[in-house]
Amino acid sequence: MIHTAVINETSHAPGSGGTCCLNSSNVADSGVPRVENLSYRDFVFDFQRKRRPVIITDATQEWAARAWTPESLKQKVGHRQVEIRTQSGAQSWAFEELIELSAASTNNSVAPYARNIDVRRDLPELWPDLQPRLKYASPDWKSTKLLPKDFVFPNGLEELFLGGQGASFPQLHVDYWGMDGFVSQLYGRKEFILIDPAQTPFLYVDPTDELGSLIGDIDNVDLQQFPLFANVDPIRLILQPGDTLYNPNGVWHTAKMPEFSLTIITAAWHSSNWWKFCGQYRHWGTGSRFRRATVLAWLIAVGALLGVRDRCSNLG
Ligand SMILES: O=C(O)CCC(=O)C(=O)O
Ligand SMILES: [Fe+2]
Repeated sequence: MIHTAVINETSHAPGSGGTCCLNSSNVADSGVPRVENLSYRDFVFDFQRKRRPVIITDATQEWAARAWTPESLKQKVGHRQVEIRTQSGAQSWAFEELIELSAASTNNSVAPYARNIDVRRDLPELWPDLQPRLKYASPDWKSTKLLPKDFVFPNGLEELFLGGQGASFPQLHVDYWGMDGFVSQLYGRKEFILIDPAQTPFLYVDPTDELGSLIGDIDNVDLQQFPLFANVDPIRLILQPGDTLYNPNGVWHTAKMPEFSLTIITAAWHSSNWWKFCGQYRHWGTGSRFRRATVLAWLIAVGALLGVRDRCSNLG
């Protein structure tokens, strides 16, 4: 139960007029609450443990990043070279060029989506603007000193997403490594689409990737090819600047941009998703069988220890 937080139900975004079959419940209430002044404890009990999405409207209040604009970023870090992720691998770009392309992007001529930019590595001048770390994403078990530094991928991962009108995430997916994501919208609006894990049988999971769906643009699904998709009831949210969406691991999702948009996603691991992380390591970890089994046993022990620590200090 929420005690002190202020809650409003979020409305679904209006349908974007695609050719697919999004049914009428998409314009009803989404059931994803918008909350402010949410205590850490209420967050853990009402959302994190229940694996339930929520939009927190004041989580990034202290971030200097709330004042970012395309111009200020160009001035501060335009000279940087950044790595963006694409379906065909990583690409290196001049950051200034990405900003200019996104600013000029239109639905008819869409700029490349500059996504998953590792802020601390590629844009270090911006790192202080993202402090303090979101309290709901702390403590981050993945960053514990009980694991080697940057084990599997960077600790304290915060990624920047820069897109223009018409840009979209390429695929409906579930996040890797069991991570929970905090999607902090900083500039412009972003449409975020969530699909309940219970609807997985209708999503045509990629046979080569259990975390990916064969569905690309959910507004242009070929129902001859993917007839079961007609049963899917996506939750469509419009994230406003200042909103932070808690996206618990396991929820299918994707995103679309109606305009120039800047987003930071903070990755987090804690008592409710650590076992998923362990499961993913078991599947994707590298090295000999012996090494993987040893590391897995260590990860399980670390999880048990941190679970006791957090319970004793009332953190989860
Ligand atoms: O484009 C977005 O905001 C979604 C990003 C996302 O879901 C991801 O990187 O896993
Ligand atoms: Fe994701």
